[in-house]
Amino acid sequence: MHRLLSTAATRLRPLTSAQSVRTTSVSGTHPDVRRDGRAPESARRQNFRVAAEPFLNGASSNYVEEMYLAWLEEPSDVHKSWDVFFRNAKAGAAPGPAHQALPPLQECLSGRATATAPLSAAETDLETLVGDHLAVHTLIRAYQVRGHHLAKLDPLDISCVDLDDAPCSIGLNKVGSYGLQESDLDKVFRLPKTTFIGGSEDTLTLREIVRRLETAYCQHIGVEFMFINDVQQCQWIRRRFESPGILRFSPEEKRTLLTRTVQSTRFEEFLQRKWSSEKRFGLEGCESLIPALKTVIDMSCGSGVESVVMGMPHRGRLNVLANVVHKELDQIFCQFDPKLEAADEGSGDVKYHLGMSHTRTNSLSDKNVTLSLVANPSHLEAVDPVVQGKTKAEQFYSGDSKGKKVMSILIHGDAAFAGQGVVYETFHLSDLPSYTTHGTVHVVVNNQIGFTTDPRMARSSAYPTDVARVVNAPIFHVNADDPEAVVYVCKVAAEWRNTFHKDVVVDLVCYRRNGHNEMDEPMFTQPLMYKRIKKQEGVLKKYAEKLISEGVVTMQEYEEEVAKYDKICEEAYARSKDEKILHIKDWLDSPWPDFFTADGRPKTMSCPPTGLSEDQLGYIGKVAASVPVDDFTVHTGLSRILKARADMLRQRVCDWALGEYMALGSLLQQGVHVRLSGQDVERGTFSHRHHVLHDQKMDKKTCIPMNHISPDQASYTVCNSSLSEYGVLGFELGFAMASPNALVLWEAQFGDFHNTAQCIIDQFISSGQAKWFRQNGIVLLLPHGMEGMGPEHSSARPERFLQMCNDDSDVFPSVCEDFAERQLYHCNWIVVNCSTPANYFHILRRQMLLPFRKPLIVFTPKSLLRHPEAKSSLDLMLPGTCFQRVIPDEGPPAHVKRVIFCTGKIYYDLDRERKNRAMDATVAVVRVEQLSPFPFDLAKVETERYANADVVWCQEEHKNQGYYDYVKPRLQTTVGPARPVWYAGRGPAAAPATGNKHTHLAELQRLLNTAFDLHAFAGKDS
Ligand SMILES: Cc1ncc(C[n+]2csc(CCOP(=O)(O)OP(=O)(O)O)c2C)c(N)n1
Ligand SMILES: [Mg+2]
Repeated sequence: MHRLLSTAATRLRPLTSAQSVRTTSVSGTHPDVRRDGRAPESARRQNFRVAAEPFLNGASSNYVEEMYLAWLEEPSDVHKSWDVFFRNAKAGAAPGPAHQALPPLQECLSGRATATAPLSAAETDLETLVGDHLAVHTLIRAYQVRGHHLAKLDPLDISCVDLDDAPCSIGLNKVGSYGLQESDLDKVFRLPKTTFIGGSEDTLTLREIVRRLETAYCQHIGVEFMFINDVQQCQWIRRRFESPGILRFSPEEKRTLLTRTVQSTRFEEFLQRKWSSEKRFGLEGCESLIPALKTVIDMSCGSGVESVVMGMPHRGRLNVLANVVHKELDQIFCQFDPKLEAADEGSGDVKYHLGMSHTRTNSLSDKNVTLSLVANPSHLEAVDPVVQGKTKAEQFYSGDSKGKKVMSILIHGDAAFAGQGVVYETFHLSDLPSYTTHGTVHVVVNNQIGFTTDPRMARSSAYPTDVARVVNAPIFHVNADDPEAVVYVCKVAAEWRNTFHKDVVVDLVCYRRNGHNEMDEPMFTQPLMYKRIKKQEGVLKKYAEKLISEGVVTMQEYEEEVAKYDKICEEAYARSKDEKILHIKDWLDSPWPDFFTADGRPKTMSCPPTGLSEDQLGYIGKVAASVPVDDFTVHTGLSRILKARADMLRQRVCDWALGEYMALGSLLQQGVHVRLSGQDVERGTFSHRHHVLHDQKMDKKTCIPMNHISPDQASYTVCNSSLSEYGVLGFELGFAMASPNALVLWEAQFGDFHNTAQCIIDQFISSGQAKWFRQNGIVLLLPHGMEGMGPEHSSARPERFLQMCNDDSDVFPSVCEDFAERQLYHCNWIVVNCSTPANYFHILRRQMLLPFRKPLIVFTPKSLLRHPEAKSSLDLMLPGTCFQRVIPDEGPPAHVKRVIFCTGKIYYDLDRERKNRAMDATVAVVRVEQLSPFPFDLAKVETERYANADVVWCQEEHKNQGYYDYVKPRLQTTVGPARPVWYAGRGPAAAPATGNKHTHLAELQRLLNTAFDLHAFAGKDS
């Protein structure tokens, strides 16, 4: 081949010109190429002039661009005529003169590879030669880009994937589309470096090129990767799928694969035999999932992974528990017994939602590996961010900063993967420094149906996996009826994850043999598909026949393998009948062994004091007021804030931010890891926090003073999150799940935004312990308060959190020793609205000092952050002080005619109004700081203190919102039926607040008037 052509061919890259420029820059060998991956202006101008050359036409300009880029990298790599041409052009030669005649053809041909066909007359034309090679190059690229369109991915061969066939001009009879002719099929072409189909050969006939490309891209594996804008990664994938002979398996590997398929298939068959009318969301039609997951785990363990955190939906979950996580079969089977009694408190959950954690020896690597399957609700994909958070936490605690020891696997259904937005949110966490788990292997059980809905009605994208393209994850589609192809792509996926530490997707294209569950009739809605499925032979049978015909196993060996597994199931079934009691704690996905006693109880029921010494408060306060590194320029506005903190310390008071600082800082000193995550939390939405200082002179130079408290402190992570609530809250919940020894806080930008994460709140936070017997100490900080800012930023919807509390409004509890802690122990979550920085300080510390973990919901202030009255004396934070569930009125009770109970910011309005009206002696204002569990004991003390006073609940929220519906019945239970509980507040409304400032103030004044009108309720029914 002409040396020029040969060089050109090797230089040809299947990239856009922009990508080519970036590729070139990587080598950095030419002064015209910048480190930042962009061609310098001069180079781009050069291209422009080159394009203006009269001898070039549109077709060849791509080629010339390649030449030019090759020349930029290494001038001697291109033919000297091009070298001269580019030098002249660079020196400023006008279009035309830059070109010099090429050397004679004879000379050109001296480097040509041997061709089986003699040179045609056309080939003597350089342009034809160039054109033909470009055509072959384009053809190769077409397979790489679109080969998956033609891959035989669907075991049923009724593919629903809506791909446009028109641009898919690949195949022997389509070479004409590239300007090649049938007569070119036996010509030899040099292969570009962007393909590995040649193996050790660097030239092939066109016929062989097409054949090998079809083998690589159009059989049972369809590879989508050409959108990845990293050449090294594309090359890596091409090598793994194009190299000849990649799908060769040793007999031993085949036998292992057969065994795993036997286990997967016979497990479902066993369940079907024993419990034919029970829902189990069987895996039939995608039995390859089990060998697929086991391959990913084997490969990853081989690369050093010690812990795999998994999340998955209903389909095949029992099978995964049995055959991947290795939960004892009898423990699974006994779940089908309706007479099984629950030993643990809580509601429990259906068997196909429970989690599990298990450490075992990986047979391939002979190393211990912990596999955990995270419990999940029915809500599809909700577990995704939770798995990522747990994985991140495990990586953090094991010092695995690169994700080499701990990894996650997420399993998805095709309809859910495409339809659920949290999938997208989770993908967008995958490369963020404080959220990355360094690559997740996603496996989609793509049975081409979602309950009764066809893909064409379930998504607008061609594949269910297209969402993964946003993070440039390669997507390996594979026909799940070809177990070897499945195992191969899983090997590559695991290797990809462990090489590049980025996400990857395996799309198991399969079918669902039964209805959505075992009770469901699929023929109602998919008659033709199910006629086809009825004829479909199972994968196990097909694979066994294949191996028998290959002589890898005999029929007898196969039958023995099946009998062996059936026997294991039968024996486990016999044992399962002895199980009378279900211990949900045996199904824990995140055990905290050292935190509890052996039987899973708290080690004590009391909480140590939460106050701190004056010295400690002063010391942490100083850190909060300082810039603890040299040579760091902070913004002058921030300097003022830091100085104000120092002034507060001198006056022995703290505001909200300083109280928070002291709580978090002291926990860090005690060795508790603290992680604060959410949108803009580093500075704080209201610019009050400033936990990350930014140097004003050097970009990206930051300082986190909280990490400079003491050398042996725990580390503090404060991280601005992506603009997501569902994904990020799920992530933090997962992080908090991994260990009880961390304070994990998620802050909503405004409290009302929490409702886009409602699923995490409802399905995990409020009910997680009851369903799955696992505790979680996550803290939600929800800015809340009616500040005249309109309906959208006013309410964190306290009514919703309170409605989900499990304490009984009608029963006055018996008050005993450690009442407060016992009440906390039995609640599903704690809901507070602190009115002082000191109380906020105590509640954060109490959260970690309690001997058990409960989610904590904190309604946090906005205007109170800077309210001069909303400051606390350090006296309220000293040893002996603690969180005040109720803050009583300080005045004498003797003349009090009305006791107003309230919570949060309205206290300051009430206090001001009381002063203005000089009613301190007649009206007492009591703050309920812990709303739930309701402090019945203290409420009783306060109502009895003012035995002859009206009892009023006052709130700024509308009557159908806020706390009223929760508090009123509890106060009523406290005072008994004879004493009315009155309401002073806004009337019911649809929106949380008015958009009009004037109306807002008028409403506020009206409710204050009612609160202080001692005759307001005379003659009324409560
Ligand atoms: C968020 C959510 N919406 C709806 C449902 C009800 N639902 C349960 S399974 C299912 C179909 C799921 O289809 P797919 O993701 O393809 O999984 P498959 O059952 O086919 O394995 C639906 C709609 C659910 N569980 N979660
Ligand atoms: Mg499906």
